[in-house]
Amino acid sequence: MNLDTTLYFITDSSTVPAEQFLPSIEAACKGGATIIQLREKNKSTREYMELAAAVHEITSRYNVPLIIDDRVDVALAIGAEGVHVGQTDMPVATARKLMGPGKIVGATTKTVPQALEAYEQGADYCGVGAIYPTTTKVVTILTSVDTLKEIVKAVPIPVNAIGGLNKDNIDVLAGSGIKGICAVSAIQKSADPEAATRELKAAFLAL
Ligand code: TZP
Ligand code: MG
Repeated sequence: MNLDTTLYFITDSSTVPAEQFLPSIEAACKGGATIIQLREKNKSTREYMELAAAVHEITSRYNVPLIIDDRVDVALAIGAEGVHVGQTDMPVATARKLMGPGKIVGATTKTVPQALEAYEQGADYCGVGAIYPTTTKVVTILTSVDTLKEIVKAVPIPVNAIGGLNKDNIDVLAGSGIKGICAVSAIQKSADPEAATRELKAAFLAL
């Protein structure tokens, strides 16, 4: 398993015209995304699978691991590199058992106890947020940078920040110990997702 969460792009196909979606994935790969999550909330299982297979064809060419949000069955069916589960999804332990030891399992955690539980159940990384209010459709609450730092100290796995992050507001994350940042809008809603990815990654690496 090769895991580099430095620049974690989470897709949102609902915000771009259909014909721009796959090109935006390739652009993010070219711009240096180190890991990509396909996040679909309104697709049938068949549609999710077909889209995931098309996305995987692209990410595989760039050696970028593809993570499927919520759905272990879809991840396994298309041979994705991993799955991401939230607090109301399948428990990490079950996802790990089904995915096997060689795949990536990520978890959304908003507190130290949630992060410890995810780690103990076999998570490879934790996503923590929302750091800022987000325009992406998601049920979430804000997580303070102090809590983020406590989570980083509590678990030995990579922790990523998420939520409303862009190249101009990530300075608050300096010194937090996070391994990377997750972003949807900053890349997906950009007119130039390749440049947006490159700039966001450079801004994080410069922290
Ligand atoms: N979980 C917490 S915030 C969020 C998720 C999936 C959405 C982040 O999207 P954006 O557009 O980067 O704020
Ligand atoms: Mg979920």
